[in-house]
Amino acid sequence: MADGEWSDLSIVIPTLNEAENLPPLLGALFALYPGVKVVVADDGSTDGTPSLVREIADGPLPAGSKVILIDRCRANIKGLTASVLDGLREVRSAYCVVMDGDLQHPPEVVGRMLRELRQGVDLVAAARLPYRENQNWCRIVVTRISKWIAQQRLRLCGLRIKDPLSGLFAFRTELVQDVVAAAPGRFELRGYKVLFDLLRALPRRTKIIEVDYQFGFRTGGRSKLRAMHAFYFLRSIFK
Ligand SMILES: Nc1nc2c(ncn2[C@@H]2O[C@H](COP(=O)(O)OP(=O)(O)OP(=O)(O)O)[C@@H](O)[C@H]2O)c(=O)[nH]1
Ligand SMILES: [Mg+2]
Repeated sequence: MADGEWSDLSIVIPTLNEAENLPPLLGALFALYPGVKVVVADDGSTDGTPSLVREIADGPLPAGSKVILIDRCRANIKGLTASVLDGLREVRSAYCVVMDGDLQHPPEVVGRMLRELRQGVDLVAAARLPYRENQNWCRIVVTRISKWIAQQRLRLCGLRIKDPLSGLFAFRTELVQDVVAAAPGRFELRGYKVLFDLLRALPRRTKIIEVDYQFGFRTGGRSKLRAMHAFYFLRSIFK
């Protein structure tokens, strides 16, 4: 498919109270990638995120584009990973990107990742370049230790990945849908680290590359990361 055509791409965005960030993010995605389909998997936001998504879905969109809302307010298992997997089930296009809905993942990186997929790569993990963290020291320490543990765990699978806890990644849809269907138990549904779960479950021959990008600051809404997510991460190491 030629550069400038995006109908082979879907973007899955998990959301929880992202009313401030999601409309500008969707606007930027449709401006850069007309024809793209967006699946928003919302876990019962109370700030109006679902109605904003419905409004955007009903409003004028670029030709070929579509917005699908998965409203998980009554889902038995809430969680970022469970939401992404629900979103993935709706994807019909050849390629898929998973990204956060808080504008910390620059929309421009999506096009770079898609070009790699079109050239035959199976999975592109976006690796955060060193960035100044505006977090408390406790979170910084936990993040660094978690990243190191994840890297060592993946080495056991023969993978050297710089940023295995990244929330931004792209892949051949069919490959990942098959992996999820074959090994649903490998995914920590209430957890936060979908890429880490996926990397452990991929077949050995999978062609994986990383692209670097500059992680943004969250300017609207609040982080949903909680101490319990560290527990889910530790549990996932043994899956
Ligand atoms: N559906 C769903 N989405 C979630 C959940 N928790 C977080 N999200 C979304 O997942 C994305 C990442 O969440 P953040 O809270 O920004 O996590 P983070 O980027 O790792 O942490 P910060 O750097 O502190 O922002 C955002 O789009 C959130 O709205 C959840 O339980 N369910
Ligand atoms: Mg964030």
